[in-house]
Amino acid sequence: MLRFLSTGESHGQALIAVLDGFPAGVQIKIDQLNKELQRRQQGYGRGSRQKIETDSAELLSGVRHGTTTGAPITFMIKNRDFENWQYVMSSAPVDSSAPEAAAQFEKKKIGRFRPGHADLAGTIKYRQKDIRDVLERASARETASRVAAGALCEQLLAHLGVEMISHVISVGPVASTLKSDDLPSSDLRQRIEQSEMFCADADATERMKEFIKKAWQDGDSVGGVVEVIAAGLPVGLGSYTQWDEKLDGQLAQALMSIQAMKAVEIGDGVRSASLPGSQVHDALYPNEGGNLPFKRKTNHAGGIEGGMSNGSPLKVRVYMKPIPTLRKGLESLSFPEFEAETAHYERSDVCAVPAASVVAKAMVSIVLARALLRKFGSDTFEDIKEAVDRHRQRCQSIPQRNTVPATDDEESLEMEQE
Ligand code: EPS
Repeated sequence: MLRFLSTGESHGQALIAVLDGFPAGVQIKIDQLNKELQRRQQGYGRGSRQKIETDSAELLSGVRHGTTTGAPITFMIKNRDFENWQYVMSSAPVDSSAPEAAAQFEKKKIGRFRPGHADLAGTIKYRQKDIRDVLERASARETASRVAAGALCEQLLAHLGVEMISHVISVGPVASTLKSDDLPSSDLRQRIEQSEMFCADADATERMKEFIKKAWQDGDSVGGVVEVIAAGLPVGLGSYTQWDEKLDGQLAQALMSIQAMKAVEIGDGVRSASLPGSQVHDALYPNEGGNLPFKRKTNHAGGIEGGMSNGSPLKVRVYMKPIPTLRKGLESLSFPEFEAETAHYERSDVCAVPAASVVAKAMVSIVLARALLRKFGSDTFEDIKEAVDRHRQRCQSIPQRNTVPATDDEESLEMEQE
């Protein structure tokens, strides 16, 4: 099974991503992976931390001479800013004989909760003495690990004919007027590349920037919506047979786990609750000579029915709340006194929605790669490719499943004896 773990603190030495269960025999394009890491750092509205960092991944294990070996893959993304935080983030006990270091450690202690962040519940849960012990790991800097692992999964998916795109749909009340369906994917991709907001609509991009600038002037922050599309998925990833096998459930979990995400929508999810069934479900039509024996004129379901990929492009939207670190301090409480105080402020982003589009694509790629390996096996790329191709071929005519005779059948016993 494909498993992903991340480790590391925002101002610690490095972020680490471990991807276990990735097949052998996949050639890695590290430049492409690093390009995704750089994209995660971009977008109008990011904080000054991104000027310090130039995120790139070092491969520590699982790849030899550019090809995966089947062993766990480890990436390391160094935090350049660690240089400025060595004493604060040191794993050694505070050295009282080094007063300068001890003073820095004290200075960076956090004693006021930021409403909306992990600060309050995290401090109570782990009985922390310093809110920084929560902030460091809860920070969205962790998403760099997700992007490294996700970019590798995206490369695997691409080898198997799956194309991934993600873009910004809205920031605050400013929404793109372009629908992804209205444009060919190459055009969509080009428009996203050209936009500082990773938004296909150039006019909306400018209005989004204005809105972010205003929020920055007001000491505020903003959220938005991103969309991830995956075209070319084989039919039948995920399963209806058990709750935790459902692909939509897995996607929702993975996407909701991204810092600041508050809702996930598949296809016309939210709108469909207010419409009659006849306007929600995607009617089927014959498709003679096509790759699949059916076609549809609509994709309200967003490519998933019954917890499985259904042959239409996967479309999933994620809703991000405004980042909870605000220059305009909210009413809050001090810690450990729990007395009225203004919330803590520390360098942060005003808007990280473009970055969220990169992170969301990475998480969708991890979930899809895992579902694909679950269905088609996971040791070598060659075997997986063969299995995927065979499945795609069979989908053209859908032969009935063959049944293996029970082993205690007389007939099969006879065969064994021969
Ligand atoms: C981030 C790095 C962080 C924050 C941001 C995400 O760096 P620093 O705390 O040093 O400024 O800019 O994290 C948050 C907004 C948050 O609330 O945790 C990054 O690299 O993405």
